Amino acid sequence: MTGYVLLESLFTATEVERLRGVAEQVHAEVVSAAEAGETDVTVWPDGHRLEKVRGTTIHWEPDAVGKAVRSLSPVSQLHPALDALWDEPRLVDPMSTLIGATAGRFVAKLNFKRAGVGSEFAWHQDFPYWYCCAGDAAYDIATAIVMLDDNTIANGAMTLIEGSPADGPVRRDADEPTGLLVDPAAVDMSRAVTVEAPAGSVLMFPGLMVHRSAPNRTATDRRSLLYCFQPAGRPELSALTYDPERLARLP
Ligand SMILES: O=C(O)CCC(=O)C(=O)O
Repeated sequence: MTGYVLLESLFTATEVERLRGVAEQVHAEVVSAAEAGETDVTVWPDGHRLEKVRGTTIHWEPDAVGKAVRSLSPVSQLHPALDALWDEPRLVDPMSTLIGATAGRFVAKLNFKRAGVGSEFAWHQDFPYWYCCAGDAAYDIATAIVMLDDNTIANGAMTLIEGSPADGPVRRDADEPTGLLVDPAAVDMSRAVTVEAPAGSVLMFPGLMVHRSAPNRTATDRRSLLYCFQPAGRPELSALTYDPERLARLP
């Protein structure tokens, strides 16, 4: 049991080209609003800078020379083509199978691993992030990553620990300031698999999947849409409050 599903080339080249255009349009609109100063800035304990603007949060690349966006979340409300993906049967049907219920919205994110500056996502499970907001409902949340560019080892394709969802919440790194990342010593590298796939492919996994991705050292961007689904009818992430004290209940 790998714990993940890879649907290669689920979206056509034409569909992917359109989604790339939408992603860049949304990026440009949000960044220009940020440059116009319409924001509310938070600096996380790890030094990462988050800026709220136009109903989304820009997570800036921590070390890029010049400013580069690492992610925008939530994002699907910013363009009808992104909103439509919540009802796309090619996503909803397999996600419903994965979570064992009709899949509804939790949150959608747009990740940019820009050429040369896209940084690492360290070992983590999405689960603690969701647990701080949704409590035990976080066990039922799973993510579908729509790859907008080819994913290769060189541009920081995702590495997953096969079967890790069955192990439950994994010990977190006590020396890491956010308290959200997995202790690298607790990662069973013998089960690591890096998922290379062409643009238009979709990778689905539950929130308990242990995963990371490496920096993008290539000359081209690697962009992804991440749609996090949960059983339909539950509150979306935007309606919940982040309570870091919940972390004390996790390993
Ligand atoms: O896009 C990636 O490479 C990693 C994404 C990820 O792990 C996340 O956003 O939680």
